[in-house]
Amino acid sequence: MKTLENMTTIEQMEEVTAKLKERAVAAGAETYEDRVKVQTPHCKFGEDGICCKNCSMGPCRITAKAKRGICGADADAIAGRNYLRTIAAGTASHSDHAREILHVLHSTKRDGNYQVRDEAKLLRLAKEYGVKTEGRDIYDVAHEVAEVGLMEFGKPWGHQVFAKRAIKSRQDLWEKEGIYPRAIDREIATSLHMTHMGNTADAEALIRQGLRTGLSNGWGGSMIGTEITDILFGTPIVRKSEGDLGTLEKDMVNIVVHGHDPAFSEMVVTACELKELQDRAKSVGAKGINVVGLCCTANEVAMRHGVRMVGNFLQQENVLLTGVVEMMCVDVQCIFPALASLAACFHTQFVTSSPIARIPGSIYVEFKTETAMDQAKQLIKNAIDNFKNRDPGKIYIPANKQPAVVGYPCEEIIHHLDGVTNSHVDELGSYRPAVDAIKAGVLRGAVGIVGCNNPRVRPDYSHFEIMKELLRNDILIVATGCAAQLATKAGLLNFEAKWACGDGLRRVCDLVNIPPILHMGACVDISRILLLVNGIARDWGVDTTALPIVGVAPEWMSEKAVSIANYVVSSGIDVYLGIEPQLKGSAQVWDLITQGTRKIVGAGFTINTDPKGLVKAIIDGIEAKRAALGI
Ligand code: SF4
Ligand code: MSK
Repeated sequence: MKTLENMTTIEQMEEVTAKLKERAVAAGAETYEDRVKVQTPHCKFGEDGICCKNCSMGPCRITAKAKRGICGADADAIAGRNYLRTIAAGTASHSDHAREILHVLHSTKRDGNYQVRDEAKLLRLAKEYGVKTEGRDIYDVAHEVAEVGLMEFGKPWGHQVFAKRAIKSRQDLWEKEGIYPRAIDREIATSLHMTHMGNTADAEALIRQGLRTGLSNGWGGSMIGTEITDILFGTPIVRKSEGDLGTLEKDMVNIVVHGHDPAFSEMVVTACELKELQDRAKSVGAKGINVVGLCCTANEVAMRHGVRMVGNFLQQENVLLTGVVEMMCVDVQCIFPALASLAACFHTQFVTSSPIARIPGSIYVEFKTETAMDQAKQLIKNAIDNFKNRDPGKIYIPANKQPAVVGYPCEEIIHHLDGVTNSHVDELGSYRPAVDAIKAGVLRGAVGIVGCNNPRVRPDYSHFEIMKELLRNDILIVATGCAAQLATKAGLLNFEAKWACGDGLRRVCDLVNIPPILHMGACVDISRILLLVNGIARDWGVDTTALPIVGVAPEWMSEKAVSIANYVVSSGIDVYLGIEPQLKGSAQVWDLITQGTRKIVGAGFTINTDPKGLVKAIIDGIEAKRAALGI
C-alpha cells in the first residue's frame, strides 16, 4: 500500500506555483496573487454586506453614525437583500447552464452532432415527466422530454417535478414552511423583485426566499443539468484518470477545456480522437493531441472519458504559465477574464465560445449545436498549427501528477454496494449496506466536500487538512467540483489513499472496492449528493436531519456556492463553511443562517475560518447526530 510519501503536499504544490510565478514575472505577466495584493484590505462595507446600491438615491452604507440608508433600510435589510441577490445569481447560473443543456437535448438527431447516449435514463425521465414512450422514436421522446424540462423554468403553476424525489418528511416541511420550490425563473425573479428598492426589509422573509430559491436550483436547475447531461453524454462509470500540471505534455499539442457546460468540451474531446487530426498533429512534429480539463469541465470529461484533470480554479493561470498550452477553450463560469492578457504573454490561443461569457482579448467562436463538430475540428486544427509558435525559453512543465479514480454517481455507488449484499430492493436500488456500516459505527458518517479554492485563505490547505482528518476518523467523503480536484492533485482520489483512513473506513473500502473519497462530478452534480443522502434517509427510515451526514465547503467563493449551501441546508443537511459569507454587518442575518434556519428546515451553517476548528466542529456534529440516533 502507498503511504503519505506518495502524496503531493500543499507545500509541494506551492513550490510549483512559486516557480511558475517566476515565469510570469519574466514574461511580464500579472497573476491573481498580484491582484490580491492591491485589493487588500477589502472594502469593509462590502465584506460585511452593508453597502446598498439598489437605487440611485444611494449607494448607502451602514456606519455607527448612519444606521439606515436614505430609504430607511437598516443593516439587516441591506445584508439580507444582498445575500438573497447572491443566491438568485447562483441559482440563475446553474439553472441557465441546465437550460442550455436542455436545448442541446432538443437538438439531438440520430445522425446529428449530439445524440442520446443513455436511453434507459431518458425513458425513466420520460415516465417521471409523464411523456409517452410506447411505440415512439427515441428522439421524439428526447425532444418532448426537453420541452417538459424547459417548462420547469417558467411554468405558471405547480412545483419542481424533481422535488417529488425528496422524502415525504422534507416535502411536507417545505409545504408547511411555504418554501416548496416553484418554477426556477419565478424564484429568481421573485428574489430580485423582493430586493428591489421599496420592497422586503424583513430579514427572515429574505432568508426564507433564499431557501426556496436554493431549492429551485438543487431539486430543479442543477438536477435537470445533471440528468440531461447523463442522457446526452452517458451516465458516468468508474474510470481511471490523472491530475495536476504534470498531465501537460511537452511533445504533444496541448488543449485545455475549462468551464462547466460539457456540450462544448465533449465535442472538443470527441474531435481530438479523430485520426485525421491526430495525423495532422504528427505532421507538425507533435506526438499527438493532449486534451486536459480544468475546473468543473475537468470533472465532466474525466468521468465520461477519463480525460486528465490539469487543475482546479486557482490553477487556471498556472496552466498557461507552463508555456505549452496551444489553446485554452472555455465555456461558462469560473473563468478569469485575466486569462486573455495572460495568454497574450505566451503563444496560447484563448478561445471563448458562449455569449454568456464574453471576454475582451479572447478569440470568440460562438458554439452552435448544428455546427458543433465542424467548429471543434477547426479549433483543433488551429491549435495544431499553433504548436510551432511555442517559445522553448518559456517552457516549464512541473512534474506533479497523481493517479485518480473518478465517476461515482449514485448508480455506481449502488452498484458497488450491491456487490456486498444482495439488498437491491427496487428500481432505485438500496444504500442499506452503507446504512448498516454507519449504524454499526464502522463508518462514523459521511461528508460531502465541495466547492472552490480561494485566496482569502491558504489555497487548497483547508480541503487537504479536512479531508485527511475526516478519513482518519472513519468518515467517508464524497467530493465534487474543485474540492475533488484538490483530492486529485494531492493523490487522495484513488484506492491507494486507504493509508490515510481509520481501520473502519479502510475495511469498508476493501469490502466494497471503493476509494475513500468518491468523485461525484462537477458542482452542478451536487444534485447527485442530494439524491444520495435522500436515498440513505429513505433506507434508514428517518428524515435527512437525523443522519450523521453533512456538507462542507472549506474554500467556497462563487455565488453558485451560496445557492448550493441554501439547497443543502433546506434539504436537511448541515453545512460547514470555511469562508465567511459577506453579511457580518447584520447580527440578525448572521443569526438566521447559523441558527434561525435550524428552526425552519432543521439544519444550518457552521462557519469557522480555521480548518482545525472547522473539522473538529464537523466531527462533533456527526457524533452528536449519532448520539441522538442512539448509535
Ligand atoms: Fe440607499 Fe435604500 Fe436606495 Fe439602498 S434602496 S441605495 S439603502 S436608498
Ligand atoms: S468550478 S464554482 S471554482 S467548484 Fe465548478 Fe470550481 Fe467553485 Fe467554479
